[in-house]
Amino acid sequence: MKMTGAQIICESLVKEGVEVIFGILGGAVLPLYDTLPNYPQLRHILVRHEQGAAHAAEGYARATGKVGVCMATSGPGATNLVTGIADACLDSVPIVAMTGQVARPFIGKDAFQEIDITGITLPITKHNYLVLDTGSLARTIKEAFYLARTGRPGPVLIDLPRDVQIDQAEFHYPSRVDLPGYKPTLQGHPAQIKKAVKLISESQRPLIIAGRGIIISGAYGELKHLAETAQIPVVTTLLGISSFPESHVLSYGWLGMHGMAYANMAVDAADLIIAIGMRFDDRATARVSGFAPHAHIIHIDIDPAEIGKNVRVDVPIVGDVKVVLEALNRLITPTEHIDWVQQLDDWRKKHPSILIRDSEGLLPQFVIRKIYEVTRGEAIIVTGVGQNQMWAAQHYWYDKPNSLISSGGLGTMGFELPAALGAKIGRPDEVVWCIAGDGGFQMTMQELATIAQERAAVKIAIINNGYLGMVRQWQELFYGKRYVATPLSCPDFVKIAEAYGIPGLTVKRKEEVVPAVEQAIREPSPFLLNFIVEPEENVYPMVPPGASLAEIMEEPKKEVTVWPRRSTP
Ligand SMILES: Cc1ncc(C[n+]2csc(CCOP(=O)(O)OP(=O)(O)O)c2C)c(N)n1
Ligand SMILES: [Mg+2]
Repeated sequence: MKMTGAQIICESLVKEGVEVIFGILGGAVLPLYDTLPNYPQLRHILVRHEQGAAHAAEGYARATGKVGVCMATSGPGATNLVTGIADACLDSVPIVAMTGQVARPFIGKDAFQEIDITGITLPITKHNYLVLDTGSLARTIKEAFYLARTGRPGPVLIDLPRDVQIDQAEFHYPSRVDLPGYKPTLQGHPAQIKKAVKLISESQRPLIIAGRGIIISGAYGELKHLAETAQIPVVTTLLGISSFPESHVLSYGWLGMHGMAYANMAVDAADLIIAIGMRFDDRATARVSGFAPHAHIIHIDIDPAEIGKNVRVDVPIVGDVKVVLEALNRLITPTEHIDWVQQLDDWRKKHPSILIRDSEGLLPQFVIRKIYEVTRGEAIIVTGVGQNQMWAAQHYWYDKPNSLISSGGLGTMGFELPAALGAKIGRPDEVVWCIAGDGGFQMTMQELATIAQERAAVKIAIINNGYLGMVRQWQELFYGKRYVATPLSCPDFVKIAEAYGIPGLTVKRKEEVVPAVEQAIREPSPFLLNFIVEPEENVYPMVPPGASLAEIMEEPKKEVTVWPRRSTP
């Protein structure tokens, strides 16, 4: 049956099971938008800036495991998506971005709102397409979704000239893709798996580093089985947080620049690292030459390009981590590492890393801890970037699978609010908290309008320290306290929220925190809490730039209260 390009696009999206599209229209996507009302299965959410559309698609994708979809017009609409696409690329988030393009006869003429978005996004997409023929739309969309969600997930962009949306063609949705050059390896090589099993059985001080790959492939059970069977302690990367329950007796926090000292010490002392679904990002490894100096390294990852990229690897295993772990678990024999586990427990006692100082004023760590206590760890936490992000990662306790959504690779301020919106749209029954910085919030706070319009009951906690705090921390520690361009004014965030019809409260005192968080949760609407916290609080522990994980700086102030987070030692 003949259909317009716009109809073909909508039919194809329905076939892919798409339920939500985040976007803003314009001339180059008008034909497509004009067709949308005929497809009530496709809920369109009108964001206020295309960056918000891309981050919302990411939040949706990360919370649901489905492909997130965002849409924009040509030119400035398309370029506004770029930050979100780059963010999705670095954090392996499956999104499909659709952009309008000028009509084919105008391409290459610097026409009004013409921009070469496939050129611009070439290095930040898994793949991208400029569709030049209405007849190839269905196949292209099929491929785009397949590429976004399979193998190592990532963003795919489809650029859609206006006249391609208007022309007609026969509609057939292909049942399968034909991409001879793209065959992700899922099964790990059996000989490599055997080598890994041998190394594990010989190791005295093995350590698992679990990354976001565990979450992407849903390998929670397989990871737990491996750790418990061979009694191997687990640390995660920042993005691997919530891949392994943090209350588990074998959990030793997360590693890296602001990870727990004992996690970093474990990496430093281990004789075997089993790195699973992680990519040895420099924030995780610190100085590479000092990374895990005594360890053999087994690296399990679906992307062969990650093997040996940053660190030397003894046993690479390319494959889907769930599939590889299943195979490995069939061969692994029960073992114990009593001394090693004891050693880690001792380090944790000596270097607890995430204690909260007694203070008159309101500490940001205290705010996060109270949000944890009131939500009983059951919320989905979506963070900004900077100090608020690190405190949210340190002081909330992530037992629930896939409960932290944070911009790791790109470190995108402004991610928090639209990503929280996307997460809430995707998981409406979950309590979703957006932990924002006062700086980052001001980058995308226009999405309060979208949140209000969609009645998305996102709970927002602004960690308002009056600074671009993480940069101020670096200036304090490494630039002689010269606070150039980091003090930051802000509007009255509660009034801003109220202007959008969103209730809110400003909180300045410790005793106000719990009632405020409880009230925010009780209200069925979105709610904003503006926490005025100690302005010059720093994030510790910290591995200084250029140092190795072992050279971690701990909190210099001494008076601390022990937070009894753990039931286990
Ligand atoms: C888009 C963007 N611009 C600049 C930076 C550099 N940067 C990293 S953290 C940070 C400060 C963030 O301030 P705020 O949002 O208030 O969070 P805080 O660190 O104070 O918690 C800046 C400017 C960034 N990560 N992203
Ligand atoms: Mg700040």
